[in-house]
Amino acid sequence: MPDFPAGFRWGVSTSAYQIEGATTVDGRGPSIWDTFAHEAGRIVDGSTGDQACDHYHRHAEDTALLAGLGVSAYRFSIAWPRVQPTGTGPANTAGLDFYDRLVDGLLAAGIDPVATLFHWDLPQPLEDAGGWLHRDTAARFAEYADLTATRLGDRVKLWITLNEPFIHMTLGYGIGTHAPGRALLFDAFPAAHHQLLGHGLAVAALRARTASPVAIANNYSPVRQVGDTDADRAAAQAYDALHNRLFTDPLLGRGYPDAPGLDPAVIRDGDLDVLAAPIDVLGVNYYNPTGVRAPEEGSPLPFEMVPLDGYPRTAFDWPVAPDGLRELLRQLHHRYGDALPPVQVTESGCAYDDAPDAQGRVDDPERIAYLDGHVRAMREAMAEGVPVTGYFVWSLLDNWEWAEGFTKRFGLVHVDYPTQRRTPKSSYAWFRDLVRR
Ligand code: IFM
Repeated sequence: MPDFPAGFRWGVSTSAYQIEGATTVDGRGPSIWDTFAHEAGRIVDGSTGDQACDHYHRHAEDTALLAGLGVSAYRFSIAWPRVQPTGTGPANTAGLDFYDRLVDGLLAAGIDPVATLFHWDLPQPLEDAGGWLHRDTAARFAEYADLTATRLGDRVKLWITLNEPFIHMTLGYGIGTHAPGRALLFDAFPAAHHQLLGHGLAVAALRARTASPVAIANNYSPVRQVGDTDADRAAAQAYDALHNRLFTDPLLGRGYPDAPGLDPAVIRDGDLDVLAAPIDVLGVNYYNPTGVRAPEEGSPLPFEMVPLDGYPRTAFDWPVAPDGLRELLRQLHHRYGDALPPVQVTESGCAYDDAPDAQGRVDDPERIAYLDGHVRAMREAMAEGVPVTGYFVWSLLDNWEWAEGFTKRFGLVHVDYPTQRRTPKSSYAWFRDLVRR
């Protein structure tokens, strides 16, 4: 493995609803994921995040696992419904106390707390009022950011406003396979604009309370055009605009790209200035590239996504393509030039069907190969001049994978859900050794 610059940030990521459990304690209100997961047929194994990894009660054990890993940073998310059980009003002190304990435990272990404010668990009362389709949710988000930073702003080392607003818009409001389960197709654009407006307003709120850097974590998927007709080219461009540019161009001062579904009527005077509030870091979540070609005649979509041949595949059936990470980082650099802030890869990882062997060990050579390939690809992009300053593995723990429930394991640490026993996998030792070196 090549060398990395001193001070490069190595970390792991998780999110609140996927690991915390304890969904009804200490005044936490319901989120859209509590509602959605409890509806019949939404989650493949019928599970919910009610208990998840019980991290709420086991955070000290999990912090010890982080310390053993030797990472310099831990990216977690804060559950908005713990801080504001109904999405508005004063802070719920008991909810913030939990994050206070977590942050202090991390700092005592020499680990930088990196906090994401929104990883999809919107308070249910806000969804009842229209969710992210409703402009007012953006203002509510800024209030929540203010309350959270008032309590934790002196200790969190990097703030991330939103996680993957593209996925939240597309799966949550576009096709409905994620909470809140709306299927509006291209009428979901208000959920994009209002998330980004919330991001911009939250950046201002955070700046007023903390000197720590501020970021957003977007997910990107480099487009592999399949076919060579003009229609294939147009399809690839449309997909790229939707997935890779819609949530980044306006933040870096370019305004919105010409993306399918974009509705100018939703954008008010002055909004683009709010969206373009400078950020200190761009969080990049990368899993795989996407094959795209022209749609069949009569398709409601301006593109068709097609499987990419020739790659190994994860348990999610996602292609393992480390070269896609290098391509993506170069593309961001090329596309945004000097406007691109330092990048941190805020999620990178893979699901495999890991299980303990007869001795209780969990060997996951595919994950080691996956991470090794992606870290090398990122390093190559850095050598070519892309300003990358951190890399976070998704995820510390096996956890509750949204609509896939407990069926997909992404962790460096295996979790036996009935007993909550944690077993570091061989990838945990591999990553620890990499970080040490
Ligand atoms: O588990 C998710 C995470 O919540 C967001 N990014 C992708 C991960 C794997 O699907």
